[in-house]
Amino acid sequence: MIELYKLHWSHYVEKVRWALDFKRLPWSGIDIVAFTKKEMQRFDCPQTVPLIHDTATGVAISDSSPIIRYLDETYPGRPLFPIDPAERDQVWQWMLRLDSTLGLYARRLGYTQVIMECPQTLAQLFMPDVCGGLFTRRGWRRLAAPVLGMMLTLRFHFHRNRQDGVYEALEALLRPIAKELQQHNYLVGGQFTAADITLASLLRPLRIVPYFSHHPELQSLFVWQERLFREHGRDATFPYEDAIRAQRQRRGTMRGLVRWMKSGSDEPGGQPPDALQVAKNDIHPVNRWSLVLGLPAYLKLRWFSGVHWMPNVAPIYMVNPCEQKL
Ligand SMILES: N[C@@H](CCC(=O)N[C@@H](CS)C(=O)NCC(=O)O)C(=O)O
Repeated sequence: MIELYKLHWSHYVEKVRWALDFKRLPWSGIDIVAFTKKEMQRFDCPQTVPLIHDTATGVAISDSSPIIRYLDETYPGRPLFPIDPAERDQVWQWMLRLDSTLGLYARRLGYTQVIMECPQTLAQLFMPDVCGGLFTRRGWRRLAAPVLGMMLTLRFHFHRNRQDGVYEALEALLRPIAKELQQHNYLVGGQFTAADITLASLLRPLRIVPYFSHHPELQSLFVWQERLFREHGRDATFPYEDAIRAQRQRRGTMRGLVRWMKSGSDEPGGQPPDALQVAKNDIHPVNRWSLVLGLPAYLKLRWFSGVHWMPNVAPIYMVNPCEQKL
């Protein structure tokens, strides 16, 4: 039995859940409290989620890509890596590269979108059971939202999205991948691998970021993702997606106009990326004093982010997926 320590809406967790399901391994999920992570403290490995504990071997391991590699090596049935060593290496490099770029940027922009449009959702994600669910009730939700929003903003630097060029870096990363997936069904070697699980899972938060979900050149990527979700029986939506869509329908608007970005510009060239050994992360420590700094950062994000309101329209890949089979 594999114990999976998780935050259920995390895209890194979904990556591991998908691998476990694909390999048909028995597993049980343990929801952790994000602020203390006390459930996982007994394990001597970096305290990020996902973390798995294999009760058959005693191994505890965190970091989604090493977890999947461990599962594939320990339980070789229904492999997620090709046999060919060069292709195996390609899959591994895709995973580490996507973990270190797409995963981090999509998390930043997904939470940014939630904070800009419906911050009350944060209480439902992070505090469903605190004080018997008090903070998920109407008025209390509104109180909890700015505090959670400030903590998250400082932890992941959402207020620096523009300075850090997050939209630009992500667009430059995804455009060539979208083109590639118009020609091929999978990222490596014509077969479904852990690289595809990584891409499709880590793209999840971008489904609520209109700059990307509505980007004309990225529709094929979301069509590809939807196809994999259907074929592999993955959840069509996550709770934060449902919450933000409902809010947009009520308001008739969404925040999708990124003032300084011009989509459709030339693709930047660039050197091939260096081979990676481990995935990078961007979690910054937060203490109670840094919360003082959190207020201006949070206010900047909510009201002066440079991302403006626009009419709420569905992305093309949802309205007419067939048009995207170019
Ligand atoms: N590279 C890691 C990233 C994991 C990660 O950053 N997980 C986040 C949740 S999405 C986490 O542990 N957050 C806890 C925290 O911020 O303390 C992986 O692939 O598993």
